[in-house]
This record gives sequence, structure tokens and C-alpha cells, in this order.
Amino acid sequence: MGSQTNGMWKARIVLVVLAGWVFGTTDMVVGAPPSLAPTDQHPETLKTISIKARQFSPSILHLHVGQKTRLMIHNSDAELHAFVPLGLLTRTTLTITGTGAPEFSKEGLRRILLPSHGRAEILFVPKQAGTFIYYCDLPGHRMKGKIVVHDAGF
Ligand SMILES: [Cu+2]
Repeated sequence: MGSQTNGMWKARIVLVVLAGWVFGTTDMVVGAPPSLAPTDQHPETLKTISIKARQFSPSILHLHVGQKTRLMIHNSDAELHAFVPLGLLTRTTLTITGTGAPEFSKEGLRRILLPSHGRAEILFVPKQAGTFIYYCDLPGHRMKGKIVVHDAGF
């Protein structure tokens, strides 16, 4: 039973590879489950937040519910900064890469510390429309930004 399921799975992967070959697709993700999640209909969007002279820019960033988003945060300053999102990433599945140091609480991502010239990338899908504040919580920095998540259909 178990080996039969395994065999069918292999056959399916072979089919996917063949399809990719026939149609000339080279960026196949072989082995990934054949997911038809709604977010897969939309290409990933790249958004960047830059930190320079103790300021986040842009001051307002616009995202959309259901849109797979790669949020890149780049610290161009010579000092350490933090990215502390309020609510935006609570109980959200995400992938973080880069040279930042992420910290988590029970609710999810609490903050990412970004060393000088450090960079963090957060891959996630916004779940809820609204306006979300983020800030840097290092003493005396007083840096703040806003992320507006719009409804998918707008
Ligand atoms: Cu800062």
C-alpha cells in the first residue's frame, strides 16, 4: 500500500518533468506538491524598504491581500536598526532570509535586527486589509513607517 502510493507519486513527478520539457519550462519546482492555492495564480511581488539616515522609505508601502510578497528591508546606515512590525505578520506563515537577526514571540515575528548594510527578506502573503505601523525600537531612533494592505479585489 505504502509503496504503491510512493510509486504513483513518482509517476506524477515524472509527468510534471515531462510537461516542463515539452513546453520548454525550465524553472520547474520538482517535488513540490501540485498545489493550486489561490496565491499561486499571482506572481510574487517585490517591495523594498530602505533605511537611510534613521529614516524608513518609502514612508508608506502598499500591499494587497492574497498577493505573495517578498519584502526586502535594507539598512544603508552605518549603525544597527530594527524592523518591528505591529500586527502585519501576526500568526502569518513567513520565510525570512538575509543577514538580519529575526526574533519571534508566540504571535510570530517580533522584530528583525539589521546590522549596518544588512538586508532581510520576508516572504509572506498578507492576510488582512488594514494599515499597519512598523518602527525601529532602538533607543532614541524614533523611526516609523506605514504599510497599507489593500483588499484583493480593489
Ligand atoms: Cu533605528
